[in-house]
Amino acid sequence: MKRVLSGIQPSGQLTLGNYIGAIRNFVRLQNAHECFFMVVDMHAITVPQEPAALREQTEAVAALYIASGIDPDKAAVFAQSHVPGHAELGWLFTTLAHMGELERMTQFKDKSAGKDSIGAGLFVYPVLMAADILIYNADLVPVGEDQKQHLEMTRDLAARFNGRFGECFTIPEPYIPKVGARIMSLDDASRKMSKSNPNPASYIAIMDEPDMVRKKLSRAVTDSGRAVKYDPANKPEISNLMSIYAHCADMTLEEIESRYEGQGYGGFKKDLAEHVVSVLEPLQAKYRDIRQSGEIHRVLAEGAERAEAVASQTLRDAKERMGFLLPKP
Ligand code: ATP
Ligand code: LTN
Repeated sequence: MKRVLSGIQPSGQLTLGNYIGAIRNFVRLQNAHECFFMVVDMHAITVPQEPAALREQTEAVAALYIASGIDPDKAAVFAQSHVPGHAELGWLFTTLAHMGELERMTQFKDKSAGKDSIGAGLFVYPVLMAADILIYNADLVPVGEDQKQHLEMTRDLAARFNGRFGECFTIPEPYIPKVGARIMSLDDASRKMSKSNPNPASYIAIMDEPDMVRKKLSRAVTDSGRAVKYDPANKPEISNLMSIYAHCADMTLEEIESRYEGQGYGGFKKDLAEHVVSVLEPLQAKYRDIRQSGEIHRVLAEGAERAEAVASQTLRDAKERMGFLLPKP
């Protein structure tokens, strides 16, 4: 059985972008693969986080995984910081990573742009991500388009380690959706929808109330034309809304085009909002039940135990190959 691993940062309210680009594929993959789904709390602190908010969001992301359909009996659901091997292997990899390759990472460039003081953690972020993936020898990593470059670097680091110290790590493959790999902001279709955007009108949060969803979508920026046509180069805003529609209504882009032929944007946006609400409402109800039950702590503890069993072995193997003197049992 192939192994799958992915993670989401508890750095804000999860968005429809996270759901379509990542979580939906987590749910699909869990039936035929051995899966590990983390809440990457140690990545979240690469930008400042309020301690109480970090704790709350960590629980919230784990609960949203379950509410979205991840079955903790199938997939290990855990917090990255509960498995200390991630940080340790991350350190080993910082000694193999090059400054130049880290400087080329577009997520680093975007998140550091215009800041006077840039944390070193933000810079080495992709090295910790490589450790997250390689410590489980994952074959497949379901992510959105924005993480492709980090995956490339992960593959390079694995190959570099294997070349120098002998075959230790599986070279992972990204698993990126064909449509919806990059859901864009509602106010600016040149930027990806992001949970850490300070403008809440730019994203649909998974937990947004139905009326909020309707309001945000009715105000989503569109061009001055009328044609509901998928043309990302010339009509990026309506194409983005069509990708969301396709996912939430389970329709193809062609079916959507023909349904709205000659009708303008008004009705399309209204229907879109109802499709989004119909996806989010049951998920939100499930989320509330899970949070109330308090069962998330048990899920995270069991997930960490399963993850730790795999991680500690890989770490030991990597350390031995690098020449660390291992303690005698
Ligand atoms: P932040 O704004 O804090 O950087 P984010 O919203 O970009 O967060 P991440 O935690 O970095 O979210 O991403 C979690 C997963 O969701 C990743 O696999 C990422 O590729 C995917 N993802 C994030 N935003 C989008 C988007 N707009 N469209 C598709 N996939 C996305
Ligand atoms: N870098 C990712 C989050 C992340 C991740 C991972 C994704 C951290 N570790 C391991 C997949 C596998 C992000 O910013 N979305």
